[in-house]
Amino acid sequence: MSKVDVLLGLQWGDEGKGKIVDVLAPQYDVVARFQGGPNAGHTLEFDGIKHVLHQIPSGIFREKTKNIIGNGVVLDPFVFKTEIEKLQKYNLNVNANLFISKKATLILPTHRLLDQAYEKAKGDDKIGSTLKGIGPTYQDKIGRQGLRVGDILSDRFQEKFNKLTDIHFKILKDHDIQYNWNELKEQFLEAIQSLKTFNLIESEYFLNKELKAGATILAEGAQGALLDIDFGSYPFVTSSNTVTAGACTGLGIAPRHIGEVYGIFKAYSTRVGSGPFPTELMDDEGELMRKEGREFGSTTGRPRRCGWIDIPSLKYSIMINGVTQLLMMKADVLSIFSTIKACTKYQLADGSITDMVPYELVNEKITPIYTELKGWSTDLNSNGVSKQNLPAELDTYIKFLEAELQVPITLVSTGPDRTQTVYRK
Ligand code: 2SA
Ligand code: MG
Repeated sequence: MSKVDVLLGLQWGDEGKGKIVDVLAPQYDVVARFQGGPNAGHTLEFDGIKHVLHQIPSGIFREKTKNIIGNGVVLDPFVFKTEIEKLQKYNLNVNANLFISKKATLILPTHRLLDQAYEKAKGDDKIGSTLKGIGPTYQDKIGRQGLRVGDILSDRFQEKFNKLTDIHFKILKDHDIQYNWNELKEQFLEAIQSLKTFNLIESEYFLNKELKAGATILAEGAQGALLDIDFGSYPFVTSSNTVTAGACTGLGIAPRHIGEVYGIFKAYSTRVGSGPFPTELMDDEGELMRKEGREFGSTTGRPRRCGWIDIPSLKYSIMINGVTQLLMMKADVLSIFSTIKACTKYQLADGSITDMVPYELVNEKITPIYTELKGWSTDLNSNGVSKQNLPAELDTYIKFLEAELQVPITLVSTGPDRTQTVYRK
């Protein structure tokens, strides 16, 4: 029996998961998404073209890879239809290579409206959600009134849809949200017809059968571990379990079948939306990082908050996820800095110093304690860098992180393209 390897982001999302799944995909027979939905934006770049995937697993560009949208995902049929249409010009065999769990929960247009309404009502305390309807859809799932992909095959679907949207309208009535229901409803019902033409399956049986047959499976996480509903900086989190355990519940895979856990992190940190971010740079350095790293949301286009690497939070992520290998992204972005800073500890409001993530993170001002390292000041994009000729200062930075984090960094990404990848194994 083979194993399910898990790949996930260890920070607040946008670590570069799309690129890595794409680089790793040839080793896997199956790539499966287990949580999140259209709030994700996984960017892949090859042959000079940039692709952004939201709900479709990143293995879709590989001819022989089967792609699964698991039960833990919240699926927006309208966004899905748009994504499929965008892929059409590449002549991929999408219908044959994509499988969707009947148990995935459907995002209705009213969920998107509710997301807007709740964010607006929160005022200054808003989460900074992507407004894709993620929170309200997971609320309905946990509240046991959600609609699932499998429901679209039932004669009673329209009735169930009306019942749930009626509940939503009652809530929306108290909020000042503008919308054209006829248009939204038509879009949705059209998208449902298109969804019916795909392979709708019981993905837990599918995946376990594949495992038994010796297939290799990669579970592709979305968002990041620090946005996990339980372990992230609640309430400034997403509504799903983004950690390794989420792959078990979001796919129907038993814990003993989990193999490698690839933890992806950026050589620095970014965050979109509200919430604590101890190493955030509010100055020119932060601005420079954003510009150099092209740090703008791939789903919403929002500028990302930027800052130095945060080792206490990475240690926390590694612990919760059982990370076996680290993959460091965007090392090239730091080439512009002559000094690199790494936060190794936090100083709390009472003056105490810790390398743990405190419960008070959300309410207290935390002062990062930095170690400074010499920058490599080498353009990594244009030089053909490999394991053998990594700039000495970059090598020192990598080894410093390995010593702090106690997990090997097996891959370093030096640019967005598939080819700009240094393997250290
Ligand atoms: P939501 O929409 O309810 O999941 O938002 C809750 C919080 O989770 C954050 N979040 C994300 N953070 C980074 N990247 C995400 N995906 C897109 C991308 C984001 C974009 O890959 O670029 O385009 O803006 C993502 N999705 C959710 C969100 O900012 C809230 O803090
Ligand atoms: Mg992203």
